[in-house]
Amino acid sequence: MPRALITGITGQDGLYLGEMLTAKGYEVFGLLRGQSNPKVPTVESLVPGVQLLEGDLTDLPSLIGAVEIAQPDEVYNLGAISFVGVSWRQAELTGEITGMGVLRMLEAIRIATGNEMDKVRFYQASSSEMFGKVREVPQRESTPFHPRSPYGVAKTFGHYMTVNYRESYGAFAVSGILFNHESPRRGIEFVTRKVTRGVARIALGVQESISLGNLESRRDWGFAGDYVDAMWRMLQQDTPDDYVVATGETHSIRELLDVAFARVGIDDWSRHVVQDPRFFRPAEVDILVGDPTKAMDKLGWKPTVGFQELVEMMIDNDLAIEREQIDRAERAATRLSRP
Ligand code: NDP
Ligand code: GDR
Repeated sequence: MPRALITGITGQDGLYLGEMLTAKGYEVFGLLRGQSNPKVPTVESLVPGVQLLEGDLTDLPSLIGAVEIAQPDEVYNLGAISFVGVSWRQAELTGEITGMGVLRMLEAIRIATGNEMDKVRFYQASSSEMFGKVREVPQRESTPFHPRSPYGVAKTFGHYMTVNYRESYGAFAVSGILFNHESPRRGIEFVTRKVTRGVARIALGVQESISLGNLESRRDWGFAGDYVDAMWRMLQQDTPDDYVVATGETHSIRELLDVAFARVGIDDWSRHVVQDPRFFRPAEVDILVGDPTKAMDKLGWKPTVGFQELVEMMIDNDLAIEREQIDRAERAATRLSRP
């Protein structure tokens, strides 16, 4: 039974990956931070049999301990401050977790394996945010980096540290340069989920409008379930390498709004969207679109969910959640109104 250790198991990707590895017969270990993490029931229900180990990417001894207990064949380092917007306001913390956290995880493996790093295969969650102010369109593995946020800078540090451990210690360490991927499990701070949740609430009469920042930026959005499969495939290769994972299509926030509102029968969304300076970024990444040819050719990977299907899946999920909340509130009101 192969053994995997996942940092960031409580996040969107961690949940999909844990689910997928469990279905493949892996023994799954997850790093859990905090003394009372509210996401434990979610992880335990989606990843049955998961073994949660206390630890934090800012705390090297806890990472060494986790590797010693899990004895993993594969480590997936997904833990990070992953919200680009917050990374300007908490730049130092982002550097510590999203950047230095990668070095600590690599060191934990080196120390726990007594320098035999090739015993453990390591996946680093690199990001298309490293391309930032893009030097070419589409972006591929050879495209130079020009990160535009403290998050992007921290990811670039983690990326090169992963390459360096591969070259210095012979580690089987790979970086997946993943473009945006979304799902019904996406955090509500990210633009796709903010829009799908907002649209669902507008359709049900709970909310009037959504406040957003820049509507012109373009992203290459795929489905998270497809992207964790690419992560796993990278670790099953004969040699470690880095791969771009993307759909090859790009859409603006406006197009996201078109598809999302159309799903609930609203064609003109202008009166439901307010632009708020608070949601603009000090430096924007205007366009991202990846070239996934290498991942397709070498990993046999391809995306299975298109942009419209993805947005509609998220809207339908948010409609169901919001309806359930309305029903619950109505049931509670009925109970209270009884004599
Ligand atoms: P999420 O924000 O959903 O999850 C982030 C995870 O990191 C959570 O489990 C969180 O734990 C954990 N974490 C935060 N701080 C620490 C810490 N100090 N120590 C240990 N764990 C910590 O991100 P995603 O699942 O969307 O992304 C997974 C990874 O992939 C991230 O590294 C992200 O930067 C990267 N990435 C994501 C892309 C995307 O489009 N989703 C694209 C490219 C890269 P807790 O629940 O306790 O807060
Ligand atoms: P991103 O995702 O920064 O690409 O990082 P996000 O959804 O936050 O932003 C995408 C684009 O939407 C614009 N935008 C807004 N964004 C948010 N969050 N909220 C708003 O109100 C809003 N209005 C407009 C942003 O300016 C931006 O252009 C995600 C994260 O998952 C990273 O961890 C990951 O590395 C990258 O994707 C690839």
